[in-house]
Amino acid sequence: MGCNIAQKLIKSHLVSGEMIAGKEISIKIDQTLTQDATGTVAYLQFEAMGVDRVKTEKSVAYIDHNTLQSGFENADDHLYIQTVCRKHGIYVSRPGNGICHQVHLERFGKPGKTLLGSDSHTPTGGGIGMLAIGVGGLDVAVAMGGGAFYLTMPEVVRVNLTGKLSPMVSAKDVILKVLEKLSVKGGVGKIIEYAGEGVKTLSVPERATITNMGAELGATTSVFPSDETTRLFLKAQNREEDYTEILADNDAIYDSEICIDLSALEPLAACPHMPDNIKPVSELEGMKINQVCIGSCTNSSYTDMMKVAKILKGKTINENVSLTVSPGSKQVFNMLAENGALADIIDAGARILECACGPCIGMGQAPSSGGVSLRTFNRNFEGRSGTADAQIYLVSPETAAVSAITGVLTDPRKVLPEGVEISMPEKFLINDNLIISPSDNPEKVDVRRGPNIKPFPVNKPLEETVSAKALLKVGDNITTDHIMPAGAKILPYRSNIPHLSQFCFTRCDEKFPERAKKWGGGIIIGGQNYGQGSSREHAALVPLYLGVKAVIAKSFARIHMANLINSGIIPLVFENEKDYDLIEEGDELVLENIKTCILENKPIVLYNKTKNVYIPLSRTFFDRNAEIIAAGGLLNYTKKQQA
Ligand code: MIC
Ligand code: SF4
Repeated sequence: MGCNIAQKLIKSHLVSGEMIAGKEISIKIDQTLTQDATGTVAYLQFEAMGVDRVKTEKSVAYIDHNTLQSGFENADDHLYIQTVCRKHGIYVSRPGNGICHQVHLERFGKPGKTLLGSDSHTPTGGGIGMLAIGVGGLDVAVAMGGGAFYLTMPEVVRVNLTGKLSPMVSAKDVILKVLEKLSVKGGVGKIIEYAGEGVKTLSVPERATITNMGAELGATTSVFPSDETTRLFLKAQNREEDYTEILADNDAIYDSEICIDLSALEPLAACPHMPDNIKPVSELEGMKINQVCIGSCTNSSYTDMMKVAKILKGKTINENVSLTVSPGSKQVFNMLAENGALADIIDAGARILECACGPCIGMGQAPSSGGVSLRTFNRNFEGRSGTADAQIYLVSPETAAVSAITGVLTDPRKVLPEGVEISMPEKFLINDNLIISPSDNPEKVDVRRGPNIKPFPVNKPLEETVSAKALLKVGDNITTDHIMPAGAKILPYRSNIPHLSQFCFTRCDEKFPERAKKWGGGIIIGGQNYGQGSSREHAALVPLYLGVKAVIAKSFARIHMANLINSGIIPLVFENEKDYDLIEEGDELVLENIKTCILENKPIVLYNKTKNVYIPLSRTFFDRNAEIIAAGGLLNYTKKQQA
């Protein structure tokens, strides 16, 4: 029986377990990446593990999120990252070099390799045939130390692409279509593998847009074949030697299949406030807009920016629209400057931002009250833009640029039916002068720690029985942006958990932090797909700091569940979903003999003392995870193993 690409990549890295969907496996990690918002804590954890030098083939620390420096905090954190990385064998991509996923694709990613990144959009690397997975910082720290990465063997979904995109229809519209079909929880426990005749018609940046936003499906990762298109891309990056062909076998078997005819696609938009709330642009046409933001790790490649420049050339943006453009990397930015396209963008009236995450993570450019913002980004969660009542629509660069000129949401096919032709460069401009190599004399490197860097919380071993109040009850699809908001005001405190705790869950309930402190912690009750979105481990570390002992939900998103386990917080699911209704905020809850129950995989019953009802729960994690929770989290567990 032949193998699909996902199976080939896993097989060649398998350390333990059987490749049967749903079983626990572990794999060897070749490369890691971190960014600055998750990186500080990841490196503090790495230091706590006491490993001198990273054991991976390549580890890179990017500084791309916290680039708005309105106080000393971010600059101090950057200095910490730079010095700790030089000491321990990690490359540093300095601020100004670009967004982690874009730069990694351009300069470091290699087909056939595994990549673990402390950012949920790490699967961008799947665009060149990598097995690239987003995780919390502690998992990256363990991988840097040479530890295997444990995961549930995913099912593999084949997305059969046929036909070819029509003019002004974009890779973004492909992934929005997949989101419409599968929803924000449809990818949980799955790898999305692209196949079929249509693959050949898509360039590497287009493939990367699709795998990037596969994160919004909740998928473990997404992957494309590594083929002639990949070879030419790597050759143009002066790294042809990094190319390996990776194709699925002709007789490969998949767990399921969906079909997308690229020729039949039209421009789409993800409407407020979820990436799977998809409508055709043609249905929404004429809606007045206030802001257009082009960039983010989803759509900031050279070809995306060139399309935008061509559309804007000789035009002026509408007087009621503010347009921002942030190229994905220094390479992209520099090429636009050299070929004059940047002048066309500036000339049209765009506000040029540095090549970083920027408005995507609420680092400036919050829209006006109730403002409508079209963004080429990947997430439109309520409040993420920095304005609570803003209406964010996710669209392609083509739709965004055309609409910036007209001032209303516009189907780009109507304005430019013939499309804009951009060819892939034969040679990209290569200059890695913002990459700092690890030091040859690590003993001489002094790690700089500013006053913003506070110790991170570490849990205690689990007690036999947990008694606590239901601290908060939330609905379905709660994101980590709800649990631990980001944005310009909060992000500078990613290495200061006590300060961050004041903002925990405040998007759901302003009184949460105060109540958590007053009640001495408690248990969170959640709906479906609890913890979707970002990989931020702060969404577990901060609740841990506030005394959260368990989360009981209808279902969990993969990365967040792993982060809870790594922090020693017990994630449990309702055996009968309707039992969710039997718990109210403030109820006294008891998890009798929970330690033994999870360790021995015995039936788990929650006693709601206030309502006098018993609620059956189950554990959806493995024995090893139970041991991690019992030990009080992954760091304690690892130390115990080492001892
Ligand atoms: C995001 O897009 O939400 C982020 C910011 O990149 C996060 C990581 C973080 O919270 O630092 C992600 O996607 O994992
Ligand atoms: Fe940065 Fe936005 Fe990409 Fe997250 S999704 S890595 S914030 S650009």
